[in-house]
Amino acid sequence: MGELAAEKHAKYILTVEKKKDSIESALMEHLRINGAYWGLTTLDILDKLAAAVDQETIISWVMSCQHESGGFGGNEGHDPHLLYTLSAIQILALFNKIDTLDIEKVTSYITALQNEDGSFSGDKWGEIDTRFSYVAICSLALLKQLDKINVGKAVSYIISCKNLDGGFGCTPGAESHAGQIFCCVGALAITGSLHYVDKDLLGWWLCERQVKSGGLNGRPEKLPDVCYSWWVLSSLIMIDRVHWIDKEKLVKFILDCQDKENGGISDRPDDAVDVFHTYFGVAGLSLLEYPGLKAIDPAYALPVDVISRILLH
Ligand code: GRG
Repeated sequence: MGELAAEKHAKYILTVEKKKDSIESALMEHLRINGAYWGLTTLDILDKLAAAVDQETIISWVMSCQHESGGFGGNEGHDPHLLYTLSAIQILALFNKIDTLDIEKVTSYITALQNEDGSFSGDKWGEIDTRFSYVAICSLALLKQLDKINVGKAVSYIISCKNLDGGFGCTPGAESHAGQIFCCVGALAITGSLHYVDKDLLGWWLCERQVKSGGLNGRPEKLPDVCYSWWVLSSLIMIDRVHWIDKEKLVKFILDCQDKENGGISDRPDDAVDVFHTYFGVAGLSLLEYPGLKAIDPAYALPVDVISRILLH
């Protein structure tokens, strides 16, 4: 099955960043800060972050994406959104630079987006989704400001999105999807509320996501995709049911999605690579304890040493 082409993947991440006029860069223009989080976290898991990038330049660009409301946009001059705000905080966390932030200002942007029923809107336009509950809770936990929201109501809203199959959707009654399950289980893990999850029922639904090739899909009857190696596996780990899947077959599937010549990982074997799938492939292998990779925290989606540095101080 071959090995992880770690050097090539690190090189690929750095090349994408330099090719500013490529189609991939153009398509990612509005969510560049998410791309920066995926790329930089990949480099850190590969233990190549410090040597590869200029920390000062990245931090000053991240700060240039901050809006006067305290939230961050996906790029300089773009409107703020919770999704980009978490990526900004995560990037600063990677560099041990959370203290660059005006924590009160960022916190007040996030807390103002909590609604009466405990849910979160993603930005001032009001769309509600359990992704935003996770992003708000993860951001505030990294800033050590979780006590500034109504955690009880936030948890009740997430529980109201639980389905009869044990999974979770975007809003109450919406179909279970592995991405949303990661968000809900992650938020419940961070707030110490995992006792609300039916672990055997959800564990069964999640391990049923493994298909013949060894890859995981995001819901029944769908194609496997490397990114679910993150969404499904991290959830299984958080509920202590990861031994219910065939780990070796999943490692093989992820390694089969590598471009061994030019680096990068794709959604499925022989497709085009991108930074999103490269990150979730490498992060999935880290969860599978692939040799030579730094461990990643399944709830915070950041390396364990970064999380320990923040939460233990
Ligand atoms: C810090 C890791 C991290 C995440 C932040 C944004 C977010 C929180 C989580 C997103 C969770 C999510 C919904 C992931 C799914 C992404 C995805 C591949 C969706 C594709 O959906 P469909 O319906 O594909 O196009 P399927 O696979 O169902 O056919």
